[in-house]
Amino acid sequence: AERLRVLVLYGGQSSEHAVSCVTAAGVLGAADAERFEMLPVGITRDGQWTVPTTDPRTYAFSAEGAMPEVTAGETRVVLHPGSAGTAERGAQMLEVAADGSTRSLGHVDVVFPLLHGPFGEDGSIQGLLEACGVPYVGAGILASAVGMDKHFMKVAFAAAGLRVGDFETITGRQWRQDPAAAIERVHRLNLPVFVKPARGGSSVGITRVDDWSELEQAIDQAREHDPKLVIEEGIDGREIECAVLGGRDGAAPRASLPGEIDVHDGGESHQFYDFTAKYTDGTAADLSCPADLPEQVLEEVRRQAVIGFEAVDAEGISRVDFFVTAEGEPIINEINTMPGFTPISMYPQMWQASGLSYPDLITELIMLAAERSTGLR
Ligand code: G1L
Repeated sequence: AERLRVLVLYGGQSSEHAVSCVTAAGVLGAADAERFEMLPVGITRDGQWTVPTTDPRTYAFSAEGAMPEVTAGETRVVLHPGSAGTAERGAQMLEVAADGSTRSLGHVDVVFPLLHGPFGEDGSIQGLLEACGVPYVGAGILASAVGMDKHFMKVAFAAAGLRVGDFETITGRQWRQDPAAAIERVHRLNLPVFVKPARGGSSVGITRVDDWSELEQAIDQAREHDPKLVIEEGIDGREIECAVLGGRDGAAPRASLPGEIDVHDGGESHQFYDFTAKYTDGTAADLSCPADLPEQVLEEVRRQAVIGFEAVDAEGISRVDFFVTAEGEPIINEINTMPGFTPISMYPQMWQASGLSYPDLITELIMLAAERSTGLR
């Protein structure tokens, strides 16, 4: 059989550029070469699509803290929406030289978009790929955008009957017009609260507020990243996560065994394990999977993870994060439609513990995307 040609898009204009490069190295290194012809295309920090000049499978974080980065080549890559709107799926890829001459890089069957943030995770790349008529791995436009917005994801969860923590939002206009009224609304919540930029996948701009005197500074801090804010009441609970994978052939989404990060530095709720710990060795933050919880609590987390996945209309892949209270009740915290996806990241590790290896997970994701072209979507 012909191998599927899979375009792996990585790098890009977000703060997660280097993480994306390292993730691409993982995916390119583990994909089943007998079934897939992997075609790496890097996006530079200023948005130029390029064929890499060095082997992207060598991207790694070093102990010295060096960050991999896509560098601009002599040529540019363009995706041609030749077959959009026709029964034929997939796109043509072209390489454009500095003098404007072009060379075909051939047909693309599926795109694996390892991109995050504006121009990536917010649904804009997904929109580009829809318009090009090429199937892609993961969430579509709507779920990507909702998964990027901590406010709308809570609205969707609550509408699906899931328990969410109490929160307030402050829009840019509300803050400009009447900051006192916004602060008064926030004071309704119980301390501690977490002040977060509403959009933006990583932990930047987030402040824990233990005393109301710290609130305005936390708001200013978050507003440097996004004019719209979400202020969440702190939840007393263990942080439990669940990996959800789309079902093949129209079947229901599948939930992994739920996992728990064992935080070594005091175990403070809502605290993030730091960047280097997360990506350099995978030992600083250990995962317990399955989490040490009663069987029926694990089952309930899995059930709610699938409801959360469907509530935002996710496809293919999502990590769904919960707090589980001392009484064993899950409170959904957020969905990540583009979770960490290196071989040592939570999402692949939870599937590994559930019996699905990283290479097989990549195969499932690509085949799920390819299925979409057959009208099962
Ligand atoms: F394409 C998938 F599978 F949907 C996908 C896309 C992006 C899975 C995981 C990610 N993750 C990321 O883009 C990142 C935020 C970890 C940077 Cl690479």
